[in-house]
Amino acid sequence: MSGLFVTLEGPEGAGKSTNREYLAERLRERGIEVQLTREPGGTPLAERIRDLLLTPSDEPMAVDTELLLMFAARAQHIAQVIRPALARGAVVLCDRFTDATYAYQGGGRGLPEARIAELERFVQGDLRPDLTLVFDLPVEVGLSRAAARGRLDRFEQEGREFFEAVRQTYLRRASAEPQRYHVLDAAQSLAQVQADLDSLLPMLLERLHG
Ligand code: Z5A
Repeated sequence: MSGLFVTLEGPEGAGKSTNREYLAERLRERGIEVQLTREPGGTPLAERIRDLLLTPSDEPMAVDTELLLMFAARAQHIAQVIRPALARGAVVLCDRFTDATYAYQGGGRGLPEARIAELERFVQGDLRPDLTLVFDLPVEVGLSRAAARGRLDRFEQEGREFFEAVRQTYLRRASAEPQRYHVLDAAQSLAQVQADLDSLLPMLLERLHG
């Protein structure tokens, strides 16, 4: 594979979608093909699974069902979008990936990390992100940004403790593997976050061409 697989992670309202567009522009103006995508979702079938996962329902979803649906959507996404784009040499900018499973289903829901790791190996083989940008910010700031958008999805209805565990899982994973992760302070102004992204561009381009 010759492209570069970049994932954007972080708690709610951290600015992943906003900054994904910004980064895509900076790369495209250099003539680089960018594949923008997201999880759960990224293909028509995976987007249908996303609806099941995010829409609140009267029937509680078992935690293992949630985990398996995340990986079912991911298997489809990898086969249809991610691997083909990497094979073309594109930069894949993916809003959330398996780190979100460790953070939400592991940290948030309390599922054992080993179970997630097993599915990761089964579904992804050796596919891992080349670079993961973690947009970090205090839970209250993220929740108030998300709440300003209106109706809450199934995850956004969780409590503060859940999101604190999510945040801490991201930070723990980032500090355990500093060569893959880069943590950005997403509580800063958007202009400052984007200046930080600009300063990461040379490293990103070097990894793509190197
Ligand atoms: N999930 C999971 O549990 N397990 C998994 O394996 C995967 C996912 C892959 C997906 O929902 C849900 O699925 C997610 C985890 C779970 N949980 N939730 N909720 P989603 O994709 O709809 O939600 P999200 O990923 O959290 O996206 P988001 O809430 O839209 O946040 P965002 O993309 O990081 O933020 P944004 O949309 O770019 O910005 C939010 C607002 O803040 C917007 O008005 C911006 O203009 C504003 N903003 C952004 N940056 C700034 C700064 N720096 N200052 C001020 N305002 C800002």
